[in-house]
Amino acid sequence: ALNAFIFKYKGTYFLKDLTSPEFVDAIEHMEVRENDVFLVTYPKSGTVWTQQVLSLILNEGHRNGTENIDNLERAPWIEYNIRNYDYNSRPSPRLFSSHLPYYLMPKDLKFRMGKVIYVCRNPKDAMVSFYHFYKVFPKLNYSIDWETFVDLYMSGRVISGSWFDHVRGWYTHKEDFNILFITFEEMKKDLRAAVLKICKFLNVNLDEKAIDTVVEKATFKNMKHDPLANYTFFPRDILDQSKGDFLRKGTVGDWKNLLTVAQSEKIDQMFKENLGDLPVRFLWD
Ligand code: PPS
Repeated sequence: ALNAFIFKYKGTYFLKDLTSPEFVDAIEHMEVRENDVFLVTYPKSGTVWTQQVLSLILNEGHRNGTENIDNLERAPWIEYNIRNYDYNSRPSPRLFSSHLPYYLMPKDLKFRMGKVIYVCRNPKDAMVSFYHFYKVFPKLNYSIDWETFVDLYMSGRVISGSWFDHVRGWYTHKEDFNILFITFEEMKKDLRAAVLKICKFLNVNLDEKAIDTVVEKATFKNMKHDPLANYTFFPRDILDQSKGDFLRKGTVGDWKNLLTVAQSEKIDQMFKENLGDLPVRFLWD
């Protein structure tokens, strides 16, 4: 019954009510502009945080005007067009979000048009955050228990499929894209350095003061109270925040409170098997 809310298509899983196979197929032909920015993540890896960072950077810390619109409008999901935006009529530079695997992205991107920022988070922390998300997402299931979720997550039967496939896919196809990899953990460790890294990648020159503004407006504490950034603007049928906040803890290592030793070791083993041959290292150890 759990997976009555999601459907499998082309090797991954989508939310039933919010998209369709036809819609996903059409993305392939989406026209990409040279200055488009695509923020891509596996779910619960820092998407909304990076939406905030990117929209602040592209708008000089808001001086250029996005202070009145919420994160979803600033960086809509390409595969979940929740508000039926006409993407083609959006002014440049366009910012989009996506949880898609590399092979379902607009084909233009493969010719290195547009830029991709891929944010990655420790699979254990993403797992814990995802579990809490299932509880506030009425379209999924309120009452899922941890054991059931662990089972679904480890076998990749959750929205966007397996963390390991997602990360491996993007990493091993990075030559096809104009892409910057960044981690939740490095943003957490030094947000200012992460902002500078993103600015450099986007060829955006901000003065010190604008950088300060971006960093300040993107801290967990400020976002938590920013009604345009904290996702409280979602209607209750999409996010029921009487069951918990979307901006929940925003920490590194919360997995230690929930995963058993056996579950943690299983993820370590899966990491080794799926990504062990790649020079990918994260900050979480
Ligand atoms: S989603 O549903 O896929 O778009 O979720 P996503 O935004 O990728 O991930 C949600 C987690 O990111 C945390 N978050 C932050 N952490 C630190 N600082 C800031 N500013 C911030 N904004 C969002 C959010 O709290 C979720 O993590 P958890 O661990 O559940 O708190």
